[in-house]
Amino acid sequence: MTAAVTTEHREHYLALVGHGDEAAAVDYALGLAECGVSPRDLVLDLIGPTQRRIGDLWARDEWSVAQEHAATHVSEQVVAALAARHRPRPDRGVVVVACVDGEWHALPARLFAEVIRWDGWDVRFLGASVPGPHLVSYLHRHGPDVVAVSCSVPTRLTSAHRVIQAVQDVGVPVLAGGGGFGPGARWGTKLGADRVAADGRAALEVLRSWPLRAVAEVSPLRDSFVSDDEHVLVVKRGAQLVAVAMDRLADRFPAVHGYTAAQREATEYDLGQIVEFLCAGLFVDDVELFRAFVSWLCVVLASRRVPPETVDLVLDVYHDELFDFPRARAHLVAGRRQVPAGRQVAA
Ligand code: B12
Repeated sequence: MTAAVTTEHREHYLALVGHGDEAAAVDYALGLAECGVSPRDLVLDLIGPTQRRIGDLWARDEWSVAQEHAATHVSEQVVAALAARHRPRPDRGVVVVACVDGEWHALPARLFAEVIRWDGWDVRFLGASVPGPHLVSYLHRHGPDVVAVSCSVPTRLTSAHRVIQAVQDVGVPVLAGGGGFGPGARWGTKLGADRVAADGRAALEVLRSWPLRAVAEVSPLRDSFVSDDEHVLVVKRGAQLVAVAMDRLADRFPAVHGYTAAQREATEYDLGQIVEFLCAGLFVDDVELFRAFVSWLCVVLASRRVPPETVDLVLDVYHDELFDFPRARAHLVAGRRQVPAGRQVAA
């Protein structure tokens, strides 16, 4: 008998992880499995959506970082318990699953890893932030059929590009996935991955229809999209951009002068993150990346009572400073259009 995950299940599970109640959450998930819900559906329809919901609760400042960490830890234990209970004998190829360098979202990769393991793949899960050279030496030893690279934040796309190249250069094909590769994982295709999949279910189909022992195909898109070096130059200007924006913020909001060291550091981090997302958008040459980031940032800041005017001002500073970077200015203009009541500026 099979059963499906319902909204009530998700609400109950959210309450359990929200209380950090590891034992109850594990028992609950194992109980649902005993009632006929497949472990795959528990991962994809219970744990995954709950984790996304947790992300939204954090973004809206309804949950603290500590509460998110505790809940994520519980979900990791639940996945581990399900994985320990359900261990099919592998009857397909070997897949190495790794997060790209600097990518600390190991749980999305783990969810994907368990889902394909239950489909018969022999999975080697390497976890968070795997440095490219170490991944390559691992491949030499273990000779997998496919490397699955996971990226959850677009600021790690330059790492993803390097990893995809390094893996393909030793002849192993790459499957790319995770939210950092954008809608439909389209930036994975742009970076030259052999295959991409938008989510765990789509990945099952992609892997099943992929001939084993395929050789990496170097996509013509792999390097052709890097039309100029604007992203590199903007990365180099990052610290200066942040410093100028800090000064302009202090001129506009005198309270900034009285910030504690910690407040100043946090603001500089946020300003730096704007530059990082801008660079990621320039790297894949897609304004949608920065546009989506600015929308998200406005939600995060509004929930913390930071006026959208602040974002507008910072984007304006970057726009002025980057006067000789036409692509960066186009991304900044597109971003500014996402700011509620942001000024509508010409490129
Ligand atoms: C938990 C969490 C963390 C934890 C991660 C711990 C861990 N063990 O994983 C920690 C604290 C490390 C973290 C850090 C950060 N996080 Co975080 N995090 C989350 C959160 C709440 C849940 C992650 C999760 O468990 N996802 C599980 C499921 C939901 O992910 P999923 O993508 O659907 O996974 C599926 C597919 O993507 C696919 N898949 C995954 N990998 C692969 C690989 C292949 C090959 C394939 C085919 C498919 C595939 O399969 C999965 C199953 O279907 C998310 C919210 C969210 N929406 O994901 C934010 C989120 C991803 N984080 C976010 C941010 C901003 C950050 C930080 C920058 C915060 C900060 N200021 O420091 C840092 C970045 C760290 C870094 N460089 O990696 C943002 C990203 C926003 C954006 N614009 O991109 C999110 C969306 C939160 C939010 N709502 O704003 N985070």
